[in-house]
Amino acid sequence: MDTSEKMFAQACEVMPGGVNSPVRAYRAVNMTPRFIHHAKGSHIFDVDGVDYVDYVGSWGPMILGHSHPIVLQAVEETMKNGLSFGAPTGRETELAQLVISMVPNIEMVRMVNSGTEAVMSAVRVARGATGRDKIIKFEGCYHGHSDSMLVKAGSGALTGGRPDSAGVPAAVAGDTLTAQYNDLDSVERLLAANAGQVAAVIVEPVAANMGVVPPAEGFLPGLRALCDKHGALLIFDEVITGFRLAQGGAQEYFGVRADLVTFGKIIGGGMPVGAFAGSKKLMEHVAPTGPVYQAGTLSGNPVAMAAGIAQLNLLKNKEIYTNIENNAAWLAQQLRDLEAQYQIGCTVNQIGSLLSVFFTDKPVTDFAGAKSSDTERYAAYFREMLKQGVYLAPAQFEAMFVSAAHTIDDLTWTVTAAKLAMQKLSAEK
Ligand code: KE4
Repeated sequence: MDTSEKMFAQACEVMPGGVNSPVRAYRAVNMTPRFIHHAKGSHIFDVDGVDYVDYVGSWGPMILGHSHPIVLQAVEETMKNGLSFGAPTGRETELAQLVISMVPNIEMVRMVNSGTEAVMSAVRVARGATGRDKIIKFEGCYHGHSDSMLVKAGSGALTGGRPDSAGVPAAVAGDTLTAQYNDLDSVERLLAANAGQVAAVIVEPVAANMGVVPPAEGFLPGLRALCDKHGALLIFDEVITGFRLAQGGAQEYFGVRADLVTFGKIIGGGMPVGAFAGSKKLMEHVAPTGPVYQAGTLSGNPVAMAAGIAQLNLLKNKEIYTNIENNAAWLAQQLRDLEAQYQIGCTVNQIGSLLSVFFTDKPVTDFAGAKSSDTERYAAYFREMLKQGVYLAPAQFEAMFVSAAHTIDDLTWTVTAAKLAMQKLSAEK
């Protein structure tokens, strides 16, 4: 047994599945998860000292790479004054002001501790502000694990075969309607059939929890128009796309305005931070200014704020976005060229610094396309890439994240590893 196997056996004794988040358990790739010792830049090192080029990046937060010295210094400096007070601090205001200055179309922000909390709270604001109960989401999109969102969910829920989780009361799930991503007619039908009852449509502006599926031309503007027509709010869940696609996230990248926006991952610089944001008019519905209750002991934690402030200040350098998008596009094209050479039946989607390799020979432009992937072949590809020192998401329905720390050596090594993996898969066909 290697050290990860020994540690996993111990972990499984005391935590469900040995993990604190299901997708980390590597069940979809049928192997023992690597226990991590440390990470620096674009590299992550397991407890046996094995070095990997990391494309998970803690599932998105590490857009500048791991252990960025400026982010670490901000944490070290701040924690000397104490870890948590449960009282207002200047850093919360500073991060809120930073988010408002970087993201279009928002005037107020509430900090929480995760993307789940951000989405759960934004949905409650939408319901409170409109007096309506129903929410439309998209099959295969994942918005965290609050009850209303665990209906036909993506990411780990989809990977684990439970898109509709046990424990969610039918009465709650009944208020969540599901449409098809990139299919405006499916949204219009639900809005018409539930006239006056839909509080909001919530969407990942780029679906990244069914694997990466960009919005079709006109899809996001179409959602905006449908929400305006039917008096529903439009919620952009930017937990992944926020500060990732562009400094201003998907609203900037696509030029479409949402009524409420949720954040996570990058906003915390690797520390537990989520946020929801919108106009003053909408956000003043939130307690204590309004009737929509929302609270959190560690919300706005000063040490977490410091990490987020440091990371977002570094992301003011817009060249970062050009570079990571160019690198992701180059990598995607190299992988497509390998597919053309080895014909193993995979499709590569890429937008911004996000990409996915789907094990299907069809184009993947919607959830049905993503679901047509051969998850066993993805698992075989994952295991080969890991052997070659490339650390990918241990599940087909996730994204690869290219960071500002990925070097051309990292990228060329990744292509070499993919070539070896595809040669092996081709030979086994
Ligand atoms: P968290 O509660 O995990 O911070 O955020 C939930 C969430 C909300 N919205 C979107 C678009 C998300 O992608 C997520 C979480 N993403 C997954 C990865 N696909 C987190 C990884 C995990 O579940 O362990």
